[in-house]
Amino acid sequence: MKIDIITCLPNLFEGPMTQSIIRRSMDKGLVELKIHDLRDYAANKHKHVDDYAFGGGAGMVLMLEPIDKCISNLKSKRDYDEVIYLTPDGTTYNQSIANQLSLQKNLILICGHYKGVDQRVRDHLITKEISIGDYVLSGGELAAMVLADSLIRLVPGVLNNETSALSDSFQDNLLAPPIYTRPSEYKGWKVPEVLSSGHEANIEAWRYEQALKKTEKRRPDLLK
Ligand code: 6GU
Repeated sequence: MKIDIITCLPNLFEGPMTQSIIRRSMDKGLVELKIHDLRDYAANKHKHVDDYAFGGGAGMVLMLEPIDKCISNLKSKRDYDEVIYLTPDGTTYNQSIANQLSLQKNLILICGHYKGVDQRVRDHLITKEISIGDYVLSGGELAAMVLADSLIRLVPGVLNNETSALSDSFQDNLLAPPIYTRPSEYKGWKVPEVLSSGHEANIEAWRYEQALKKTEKRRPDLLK
């Protein structure tokens, strides 16, 4: 999978996107993640990529031209399955969308900033608009990282144990059951006995029951 992220704040991606699972997926050659600085495509000598809104009002707007040039440059090298704009008024992201997107080969993610992007970007250049929840972030960068992380872990071979993404919360519309590790007792707090029984079927049944109970209590909407 190749993910190209277009942003005017490329430095924000340095920490989160260069560690742990994401780092390993890139080292293994399973994922290619590239951050593109919008300023590299600015047409003016001051490298401005934003301007005042037509009609007035507070807040700057990301300009059409640098975004179009950056996307054209990427598209000249390969075909893209989706060009996604991260925006609080997009479709609310969930595991089902993550699963669908994880099957794609090449994705472009565009991070809005300030008041957002010129509407013509949304009308002519993108294929999907995604929000990561009903709250407002200062920019699309954190949302793009959330999206990238959730997709990368679904790419086959990225997780060590291939089954572990399948047992994630939400994958079967159930929240994950409780998990424990050693010691089996601490300050009198005990690990449920069944988990040390070695009886696979009983353990499976216990986990399913726990997952169901938790989901009924916390997220009954998932069971409908
Ligand atoms: Cl994708 N962007 C911004 N700025 N805020 C958000 C969001 C995206 N999703 C939820 N809030």
